[in-house]
Amino acid sequence: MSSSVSIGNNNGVAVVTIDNPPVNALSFHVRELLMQALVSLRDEPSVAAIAITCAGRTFVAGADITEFGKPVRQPDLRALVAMLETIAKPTVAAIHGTALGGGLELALGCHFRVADTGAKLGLPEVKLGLLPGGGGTVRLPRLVGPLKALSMIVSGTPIVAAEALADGLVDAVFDGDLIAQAVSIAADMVAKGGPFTPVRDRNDRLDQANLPAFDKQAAALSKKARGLEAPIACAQSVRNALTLPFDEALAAERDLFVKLVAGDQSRAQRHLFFAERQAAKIAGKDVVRRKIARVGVIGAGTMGGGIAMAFANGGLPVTLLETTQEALQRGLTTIDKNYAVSAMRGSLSEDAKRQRLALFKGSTDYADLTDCDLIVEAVFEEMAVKKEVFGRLDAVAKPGAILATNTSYLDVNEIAASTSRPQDLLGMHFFSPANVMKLLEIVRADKTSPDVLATIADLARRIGKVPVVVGVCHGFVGNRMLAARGSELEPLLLEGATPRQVDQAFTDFGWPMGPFQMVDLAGLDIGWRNRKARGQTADIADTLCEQGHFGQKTGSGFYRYEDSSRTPLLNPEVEALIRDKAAGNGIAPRTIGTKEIIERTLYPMINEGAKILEEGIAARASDIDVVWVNGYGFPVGKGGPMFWASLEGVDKIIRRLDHWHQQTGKDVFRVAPLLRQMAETGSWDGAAG
Ligand code: T1G
Repeated sequence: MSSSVSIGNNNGVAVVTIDNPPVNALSFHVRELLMQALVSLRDEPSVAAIAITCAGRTFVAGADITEFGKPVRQPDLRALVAMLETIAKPTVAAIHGTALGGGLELALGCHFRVADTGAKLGLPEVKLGLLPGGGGTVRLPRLVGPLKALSMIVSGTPIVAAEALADGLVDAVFDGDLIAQAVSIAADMVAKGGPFTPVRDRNDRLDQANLPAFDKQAAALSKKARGLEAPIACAQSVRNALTLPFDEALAAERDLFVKLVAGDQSRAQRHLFFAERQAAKIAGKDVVRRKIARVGVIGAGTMGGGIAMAFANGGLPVTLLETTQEALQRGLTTIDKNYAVSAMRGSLSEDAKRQRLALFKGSTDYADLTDCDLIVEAVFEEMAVKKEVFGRLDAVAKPGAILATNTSYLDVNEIAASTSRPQDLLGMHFFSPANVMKLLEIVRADKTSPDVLATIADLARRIGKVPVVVGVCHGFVGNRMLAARGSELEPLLLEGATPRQVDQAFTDFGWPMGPFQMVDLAGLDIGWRNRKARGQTADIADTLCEQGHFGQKTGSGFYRYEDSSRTPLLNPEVEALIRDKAAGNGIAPRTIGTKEIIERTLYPMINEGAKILEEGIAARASDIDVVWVNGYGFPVGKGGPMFWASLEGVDKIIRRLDHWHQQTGKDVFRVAPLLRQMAETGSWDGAAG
């Protein structure tokens, strides 16, 4: 037997070990060898029972995602599981690490499942735009019941071993030598004698199924699908398990899977799966990372408090520094409240809340930062203020400490130059709320040393962030493209679109929220301050700000908000203001369709992405996709702006940009050479930088 699948024998119990690093994915060669092993063991008289386990850090973490989109090579997972269920001898899956997707489906083909206490089990296929295609939608409900199966499969969220035991997904949970215990259980079953019922023949959990309750929960979950097909297909497939005979439900699952795996949405989500991992590869293993045991955060406002929580959530002690005791206390109180809300919602245990709060130390004295290995500033977005802070940090931070600025726009090279240690300085651009949003733009300044970049990229993943390294320019990657996406918003209003129409076009596209609702939420005053600092104007938004309409915080912006509700209501004053401005500019309003709204906002954004690649501000187009999906809510089913450009058609994008550039002469429409090259070659590679 090859090293990928080996067989041991323990007093008549065969132990089959899969060894396919790094996550024991069920690649073709593993499936082929596993099938051979199981067939031979099924027919081997000296073998009384079979245990399936994995070497390395985890049980099978799924089918091999790199095989999707290629011809299926038999045996496929379904054939493996079907064969498993023909084995009359007791079969046991010994699960450690993460049994996910096809890995859990393989385990469902066994009579029994035992798990290590630290194991997690789940069917996350929906996050790849798929559904469990190895029988998971038909077998899981038979063990945990329809409603639990529906929730697990539509959310894709794994459960811990203890919950799996309580739900009936596993038969025992152990600490210590899992294989020995799996062998012992198998031997006990042999002694007890069969027959052993395969999962496919267990119907008691289905017989009690309450179809109306199921449909109610499925409808509620499907409402959150926001145009994604996979969650709907997942719910449908689990429902089939309740209403169809097993084999028919299994065949229907296969049909749904085949349709999804060939679809653009799954291709987009699989692209993002690998893109996130590619983006995090900052440097080889040979680059020695610095040790980060304690983090200092300067500024306890919205961003500083959120950043401090992000580190505490990753288990890191945090020293939070403010200028006054009163500001510090305000920040710590907000943090305490945030954790209390999570605990009340049940997303954080009381114990975990206490542990996290114990990680915080407050101070108003820079000297208290001397034991920090990383210090992040989140102070006012003014260069002079940042330079003053880093000047003081330079004096107190210990040698080798990493200094990071959370600036959203400012020149990190200029900040670095204000210290004696530019090699230890970089940008860590968190997105608000920093304790929630996944994206972390790591801004590589000219003198940032490679080990500092690699240390912070690893730290980002350790605290559950998705890191993307970006270069220094105004707005780095995300905010620079956001400006491009916003460049036509006011012209669209002046030409006849309404804020609600634009926002509706965005939510129909799959964005969580439209740009006008978003700016009302964030506050129009922020953009106003930025524009004034750069000598820019936005006729409509500036007028609203001059009238004191900053959005939700003042009860009106592009929309009206009554009694501090967050529900955006039409604002006749804004409609009138737009009409007046249009008339003042001699613009006769016309009907503007959704298609034009999306094209005139997203095409300039893609074009800006191409310019960013040409300048080497982003290393690869997929990094830009990772930024936009994790930092701004670009719909995952469209894979990010640069992936979506290929779906939309780069030729078409160029034609429209050329047309608008001819009409207006605006630079935002000047087609980047790399975009033309992409149209010819189909590849974003070959960018300068
Ligand atoms: N297939 C191929 N490669 C995979 C893989 C997979 N399923 N999972 C991980 N990798 C690669 C990954 O790209 C990276 O490669 C390396 O392994 C380490 O991964 C029929 C249809 C298991 C929780 O969705 O969630 O089964 O960058 O950096 O942070 O019903 O990997 O080193 O070259 O993520 O420790 C369902 C996906 C598949 C699980 C470990 N399963 N994987 O996290 O390591 S579809 C999944 C994960 C399926 C069946 C269906 C995570 C992890 P490289 P990593 P990690």
